[in-house]
Amino acid sequence: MFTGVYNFIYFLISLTVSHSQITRLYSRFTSLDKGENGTLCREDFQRIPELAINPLGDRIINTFFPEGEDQVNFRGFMRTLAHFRPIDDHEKNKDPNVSEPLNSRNNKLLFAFRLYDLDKDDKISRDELLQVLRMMVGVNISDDQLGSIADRTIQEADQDGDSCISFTEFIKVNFYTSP
Ligand SMILES: [Ca+2]
Ligand SMILES: [Ca+2]
Repeated sequence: MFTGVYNFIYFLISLTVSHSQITRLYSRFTSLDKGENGTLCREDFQRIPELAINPLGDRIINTFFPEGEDQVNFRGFMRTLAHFRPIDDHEKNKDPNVSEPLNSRNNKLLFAFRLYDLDKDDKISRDELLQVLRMMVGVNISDDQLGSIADRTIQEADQDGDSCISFTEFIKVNFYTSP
C-alpha cells in the first residue's frame, strides 16, 4: 500500500498546506478580517475552506497565534506563512552573518516538527504521532495498522532509545523533504 513509512509521513505532511492555498490565504487577509481592526482571530481562519477541511487545520491555525494570544496581526500572519514559501536558491550562498530565513530547510522542519509535538516537550511521542496519523487517515486504516506504522516510524528514527523522536532524530530520518 505504501512504499515506505517515511514516504507515507512525507505524503501526510505535503497534504497539510499547498503553496497555492497559502497564496490565496495571503490575499484573503483583509477580506477575512471581519472586525476590520487589522487582526484575525481563530474564527476568521476557520472560515477558510482549505483549513476547515484539513485534518491538521486547527494545528496549523494555532501556529499563527503566539502563546496565550487569540489575535494575529498582518506581520504575524506573514511570519507564519513564510514557513511555506519554496526555498530560495540563494540560500546555498547565504551570508553566515545573516540570520536563517524562515523558509530555510531547518525552519520548515522545525515547523513540521511542532505540528506533531503538541505538549511542546521537544519530542514526538508515540501518542502524538498516532494522533496525527489518525487525523490524516481517518477511518481507512485500523488502529492496529496505525499503531504498527507509529511503532516502526519511532523504531527507525529513535537513536537514543527513549521511544520518542527528538528534533535531531526527526531531521535525520528525513520525515519532511522540501518540494
Ligand atoms: Ca511531545
Ligand atoms: Ca529518541
